[in-house]
Amino acid sequence: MKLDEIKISKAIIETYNKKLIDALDVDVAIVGGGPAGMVCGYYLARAGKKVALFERKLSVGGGMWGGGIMFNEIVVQEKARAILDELGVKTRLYEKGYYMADSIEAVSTICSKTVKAGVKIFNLLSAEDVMIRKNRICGLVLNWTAVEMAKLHVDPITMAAKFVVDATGHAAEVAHIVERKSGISLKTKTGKVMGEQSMWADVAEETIVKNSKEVAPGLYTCGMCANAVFGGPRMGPIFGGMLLSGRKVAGDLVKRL
Ligand code: 48F
Repeated sequence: MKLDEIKISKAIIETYNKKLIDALDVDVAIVGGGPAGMVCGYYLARAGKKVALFERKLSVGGGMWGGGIMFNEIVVQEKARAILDELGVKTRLYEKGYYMADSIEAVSTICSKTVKAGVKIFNLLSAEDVMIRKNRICGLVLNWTAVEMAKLHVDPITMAAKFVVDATGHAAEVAHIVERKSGISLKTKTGKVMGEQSMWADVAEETIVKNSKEVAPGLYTCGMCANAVFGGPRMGPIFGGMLLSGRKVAGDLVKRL
């Protein structure tokens, strides 16, 4: 059988269109495909929820690929190791309480499990705004990253979600948009994004899970974003908190959906 380039093009366009149209109305829209966003999506999909995840970059994985200073190894603590075990990521004991994982294995395996659980991941799409009705976040405004990068004057599209998860890492982009544009007071001490504090792994790993919660009606913080929004410290290349945060947000949302 001869291969037909036009058929290949048509196959891609039609199939992607269907996938994107189906993602225009979901239970949960996750912004950011770092470890926290992917793990959150994984547990939601496992619970039968319809989830779309939008990632700005070509590849998911966020800050996990590079381990610490580009040494592609990550550390996880005892509490979080069960999540890597469940996902099938190998861990090695370094010293009591400190486990190592290869960051390439970790990202690729988490991504694979997330997709196979049913999360539809859309790379190269950025959330540039939210949709708000009756003082509640109920969707996202999306545009191609290429449009954003080239600063082209092209209007976005909109999708609806029962809940939105801000898993954009240090930048806390969705929370910043809500603070700037909505007039909604965030559920932080100041009503605004408080900003992250300097490195303190021990405290950060505890607070990140506590801070992974609803920050405005319909909007949850997840992963590093949670500490950036609620004013907790950063933690560097220990990733247990990201995994635990993703699982916690998914659990909370499953109860509400
Ligand atoms: O930064 P990132 O990995 O966030 P995370 O899952 O994990 C944090 C750690 O990597 C590390 C750390 C651990 O100790 O502190 O930083 O909380 O992943 C965030 C992802 O969100 C994407 C971004 O490209 C990255 O892959 N992102 C950010 N803003 C947007 C976005 C946006 N507006 N639309 C779509 N994707």
